Amino acid sequence: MGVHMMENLIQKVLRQFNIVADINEYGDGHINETYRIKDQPYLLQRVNTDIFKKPNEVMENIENVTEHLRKKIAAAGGDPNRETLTLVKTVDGKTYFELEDGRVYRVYRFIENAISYNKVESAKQFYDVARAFGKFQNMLADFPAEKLYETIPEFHNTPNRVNQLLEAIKNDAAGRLESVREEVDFALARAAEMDTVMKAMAEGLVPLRVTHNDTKLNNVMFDVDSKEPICVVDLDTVMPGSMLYDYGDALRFGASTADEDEKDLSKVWFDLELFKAFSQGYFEEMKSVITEKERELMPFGAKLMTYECGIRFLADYLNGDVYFKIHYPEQNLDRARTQLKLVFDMEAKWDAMHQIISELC
Ligand code: ADP
Ligand code: GN1
Ligand code: MG
Repeated sequence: MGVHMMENLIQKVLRQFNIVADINEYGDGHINETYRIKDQPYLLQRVNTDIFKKPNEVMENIENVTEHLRKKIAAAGGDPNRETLTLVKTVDGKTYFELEDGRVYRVYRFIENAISYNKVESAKQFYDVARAFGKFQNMLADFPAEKLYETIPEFHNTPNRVNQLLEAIKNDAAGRLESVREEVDFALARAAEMDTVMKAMAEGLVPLRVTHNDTKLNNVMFDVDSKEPICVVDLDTVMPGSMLYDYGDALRFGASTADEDEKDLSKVWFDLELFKAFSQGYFEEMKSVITEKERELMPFGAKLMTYECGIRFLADYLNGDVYFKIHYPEQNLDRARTQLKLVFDMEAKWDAMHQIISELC
C-alpha cells in the first residue's frame, strides 16, 4: 500500500477514536505495529491478527485486567493513568476498531516522559524490573483466571514448541535447513527435558497463576526522571501460566550481555550478577506465595524460556519469517543463535545459578 493510502486509512481509523492528527512509527516490539500520535497523548496500535486470531478476546482480557489493576493502583495511592495502560474507546464505546478488511486497531493513552530499554543499564535497574513484574503478578493474584481467554493457545507449552520446530524442519519451507543443522542438533538434543515445568504443573507442584507471559525488558516503561519502572505494558498475552515463565522470560532477555540479535556470539553471555539481582527482586515480591517446587525450578525457568524463544526464532527462520517482524533477512537466525548460546552458557553456570538461588532463599 502506498504511503498516502496508508495515511488516509490511519486517519479514518483515528476518527473512530475522535482523534485528528498525524502519526509516527514507534517502539521495538516484534508483533504489533505501534504509532505515536503527534502532539497528542495517544498511542495507536494495529493488533497483529495473524497471531491474535480473536482480537475481541484479547481486548476483553486487556479491558478486564487494566480495570482490575487500576483499582489496585488507586488503592495503593498510585496513579492509574501512568502505572497501567489506559484504553481509549471509539465513538461507539468500543475498545478497538475493525476495518472492513479485518485490520484491528486500538488506542492507548500515551505514557509521557517514559521510556523502555532493550538493554539493562545496571544490576539495580534489573532488580527494580523484577520487583515491577513481581508486583504486577501480585496485583493479579486475585484476578479471576476463568475470566481470561487464552489469546494464543499453548503459548508457553514448550514441548508443543518443539513439535512446531520439528514440523518446520520437516517442511523446510524456505530451504534453509542445511544451513542451520548445528542449531537444530543443539536444540533437539535438549528437547526431552523441556516438559519439566508442564509436568510439575500437572502434578500440582507448580500452581497456575495469572501471568504476563511476555516479560521482556522493553515491555516495561521507566520514568525518565526517576529512572524507576512505572508501568508494565504489552498485555496481549496475560493468561493463566506459571510464574516461572515470567521470571525466566525476563532473564533470557535482560540478563544477556548482548542484544537479542547480536551476530558476534563471543559477546553473548548469561550474566550471573544480573541473574542474582533479578532473582532477588522477584523473590522479594513473590516470597509469600512461591512454592518449594517453583523455587527449585527457578534456574530451569530461565533456561526453559530461553530455549523456547530460541526454537521459536529458529522455527520461524525455517518457515521463512512468517511470525516475528524482521528488519533484515537473517535476523531470526541471529536471534535464535543468541538464545541457544545463552542456554549453552546457563548450562555451564548451572551450579552457580542454583547456589545463588539457595543463598537468596
Ligand atoms: P509489541 O507487542 O509489538 O511488542 P508493545 O505493546 O510492547 O508492542 O509496544 C511496543 C513499544 O511501545 C513498547 O515496548 C513500549 O516502548 C511502547 N509503548 C507501549 N505502550 C505504550 C504507552 N501506552 N505509552 C507509551 N509507550 C508505549
Ligand atoms: C515477542 O511482542 P514482543 O516483542 O514484546 C513475542 C514474545 C517473545 C519476544 C522475543 C506475542 O514479544 O513471546 O519472547 O517477541 N510475543 C508474542 O523477543 O509472540
Ligand atoms: Mg512488546
